[in-house]
Amino acid sequence: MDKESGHEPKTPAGGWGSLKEVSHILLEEKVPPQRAALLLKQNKPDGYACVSCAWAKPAHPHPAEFCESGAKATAWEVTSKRIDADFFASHTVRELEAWHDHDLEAAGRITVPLRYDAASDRYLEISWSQAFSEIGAQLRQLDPKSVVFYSSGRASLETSYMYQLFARMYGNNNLPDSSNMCHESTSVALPKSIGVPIGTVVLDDFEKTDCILFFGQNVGVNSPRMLHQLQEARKRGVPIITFNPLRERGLVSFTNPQSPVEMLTGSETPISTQYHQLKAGGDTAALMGLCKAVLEEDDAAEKRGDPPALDRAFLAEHTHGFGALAEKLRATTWSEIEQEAGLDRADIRDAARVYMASQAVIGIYGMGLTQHRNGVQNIQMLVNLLLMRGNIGKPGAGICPVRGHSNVQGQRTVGITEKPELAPLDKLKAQYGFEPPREKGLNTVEACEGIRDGKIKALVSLGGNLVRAVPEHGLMEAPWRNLPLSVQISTKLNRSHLVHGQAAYILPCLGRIEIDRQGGVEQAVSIEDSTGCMHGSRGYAEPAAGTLLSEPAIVAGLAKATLAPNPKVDWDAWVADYSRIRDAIAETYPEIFHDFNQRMWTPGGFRKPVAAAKREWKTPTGKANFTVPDSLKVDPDLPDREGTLRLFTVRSDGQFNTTIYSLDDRFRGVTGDRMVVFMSKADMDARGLQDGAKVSALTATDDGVERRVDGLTVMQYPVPRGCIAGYYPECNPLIPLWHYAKDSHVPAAKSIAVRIEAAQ
Ligand SMILES: Nc1nc2c(c(=O)[nH]1)N[C@H]1C(S)=C(S)[C@@H](COP(=O)(O)OP(=O)(O)OC[C@H]3O[C@@H](n4cnc5c(=O)[nH]c(N)nc54)[C@H](O)[C@@H]3O)O[C@H]1N2
Ligand SMILES: Nc1nc2c(c(=O)[nH]1)N[C@H]1C(S)=C(S)[C@@H](COP(=O)(O)OP(=O)(O)OC[C@H]3O[C@@H](n4cnc5c(=O)[nH]c(N)nc54)[C@H](O)[C@@H]3O)O[C@H]1N2
Ligand SMILES: [Mo]
Repeated sequence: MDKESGHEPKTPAGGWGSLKEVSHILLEEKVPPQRAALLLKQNKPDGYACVSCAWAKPAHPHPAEFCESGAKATAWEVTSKRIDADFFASHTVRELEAWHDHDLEAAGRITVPLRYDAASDRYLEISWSQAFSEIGAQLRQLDPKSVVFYSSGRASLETSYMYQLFARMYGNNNLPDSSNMCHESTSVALPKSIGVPIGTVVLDDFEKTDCILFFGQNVGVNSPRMLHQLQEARKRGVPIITFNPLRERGLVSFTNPQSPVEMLTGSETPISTQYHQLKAGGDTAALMGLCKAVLEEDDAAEKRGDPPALDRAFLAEHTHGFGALAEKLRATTWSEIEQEAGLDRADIRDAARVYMASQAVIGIYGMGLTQHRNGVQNIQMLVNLLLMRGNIGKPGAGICPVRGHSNVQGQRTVGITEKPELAPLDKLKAQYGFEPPREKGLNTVEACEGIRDGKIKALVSLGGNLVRAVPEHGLMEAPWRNLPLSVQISTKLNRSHLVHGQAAYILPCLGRIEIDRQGGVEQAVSIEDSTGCMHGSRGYAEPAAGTLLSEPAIVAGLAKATLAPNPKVDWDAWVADYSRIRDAIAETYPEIFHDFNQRMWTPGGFRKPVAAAKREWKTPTGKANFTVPDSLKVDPDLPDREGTLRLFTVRSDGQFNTTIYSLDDRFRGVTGDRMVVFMSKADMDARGLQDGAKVSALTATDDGVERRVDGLTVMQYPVPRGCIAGYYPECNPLIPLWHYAKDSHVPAAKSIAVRIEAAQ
């Protein structure tokens, strides 16, 4: 370990380490060579859309258009390991609760529908028809307002459309999804600022940009295919300026594992040209600093008689509210900015100089901006900075939220939302002849509150591992077990199957990589990527078991067993031929999905209309709106106090959300343990802690509830003073359920005030 930089490794992202990881997981999951060849079909125009992240899929893919993370996700799904009814004969649920998250999923693919049997504390096999009819009978007994239909963001456009229709015909808008914990801050911030809920950038813009700003996204792990675009941009000399409390390997340097020359010569491309390790939650302040530096330069240029630093023509024609922001910028002092951002003004000015020297700038961001009390404001500040120089709606420029799950953006596009105003309810009414519910539904935090308070009686989950992904899951587990009914549509065993309702069902489904045959005909599905492009996806692997049903078939089975027949919705016809589901989607959303069945195989996808990308502003003012931040402080509700540290939770290289592939994080020098906290030498010294010390973390709140995680090991790491990092989901017991982003309700997982106690 280095005295100064602690455990921080120095190797580039990609490279041989990446190939080693891929071969390791293929071996672990016993994926035979002919199945591993599937990887060549990943993200190809006639192939399957990767089940890992949502990054854009190019029209002209590389021969191997997959990355280490995508290969891991594929190996995890096409594993040779299986869970059948015998598995549960050998293990009670109580016993499985003691298993590590990794071991639960590593047991393999679930192959048969299961129902919990309280007498033996086991899941027992049940037939599909019995499962559907029992669940349907229970749902019919319940008040629709007391039922929640959660979805994780992996299910296809086809499944998602059927699922939202099922929920609405049943009688609620209780359609929370994983984006409620993720990019909901984007979905709230961007419509107010620029009139669209998604990013404005496409892959092509990366070829035209001359500067990239990177806030709070760990590209090397969470969207590694984007490293190709970044590497190509760097080779053209494009500066990349990063703001992140951790020096993430993929943002420091990259060796392309698909380039034989780079691999053999060990050459690496430095990625970030400036790296600013700001304090967690310091982004609003840092962005205020950047905007202030631009404004100051504009004033100075005017005095000198030089061209302005602001794009005045753009401001006049396209924007609203710059005056109020400028006033706030002038009233905000540099010392306030430095204090909150944890950066020096000289460094912020350096970044601003590069920004001002560029004509087409892309602003990229991830969970480092969204998962804060001020998550919405953080994003609006990034938009403010871009707007000041007209960097939205022109080639090579724009805002680029990096979405999480592979179809999380698409689920919203086809109606999965708890907000009735965002769903085409009148259209659904006309198309299917029913009265859709108009009352606002529950988002994820509200669904948790409902479960905690006993108001929710049934939880249906389309994928995901909700109890593990949510805040304070330690406290949530007890009320979760009181749910009268839980139904999980899943591929693998996880904690949410063990912390189950009184009646509990597991409905195992095909994954997207598998061939989905209906009536002997192979079906395809579709997804939307992070840049608003829709892609067809065809499975190539033989299903894990003949007993599995597809997700559309399961949703149809549940709907038919629950709802009164409706002559306008032929669930069976949809399942028999998915092109009919796409026709129905096209009828509901003609502007986006016209000629869906023909266009879904367009190389690079077909893009949905994004008005802001054409400088059309669908906001109440008819312009792009500047917004003025309320506060530069990270968190008025859970403030730093004497002796507290700001914990931010992150993902490792060995996980996909709650799916833990391995206990290692090679990019952060961790092996075999996820119960660690990364701490600066200064904070360790202040507490008399040595590297390797055992500690507990306790949330610093006054609400009378003790939230703690024990058994953590301190790792010395170059984190800004006052901040520590830990892993999601292990640290989730520390996040109060009320600690979420204003307006978007995204749990504020990137800033939790904690105290650290040495273990006795
Ligand atoms: N392999 C893999 N791929 C994934 C996932 C996965 O778990 N594994 N998950 C998928 C999902 S659902 C999502 S949403 C995305 C998530 O992808 P990311 O958005 O990258 O999410 P995180 O790993 O949570 O970390 C975000 C980054 O923000 C930094 N950060 C933390 N706090 C702050 C802050 O206050 N300010 C700034 N500027 N930075 C901060 C962290 O150091 C980290 O580098 O990835 C998707 N892709
Ligand atoms: N502290 C903290 N908490 C967080 C976050 C954080 O950064 N920090 N991130 C948040 C974010 S961004 C997200 S998106 C959520 C994620 O929350 P979820 O989306 O609920 O969780 P996942 O871990 O992605 O779900 C994994 C499970 O999905 C099932 N699955 C996998 N593939 C399929 C499939 O093809 N079909 C079906 N039906 N099921 C499948 C498997 O059974 C697997 O066990 O967590 C959130 N929680
Ligand atoms: Mo996410």
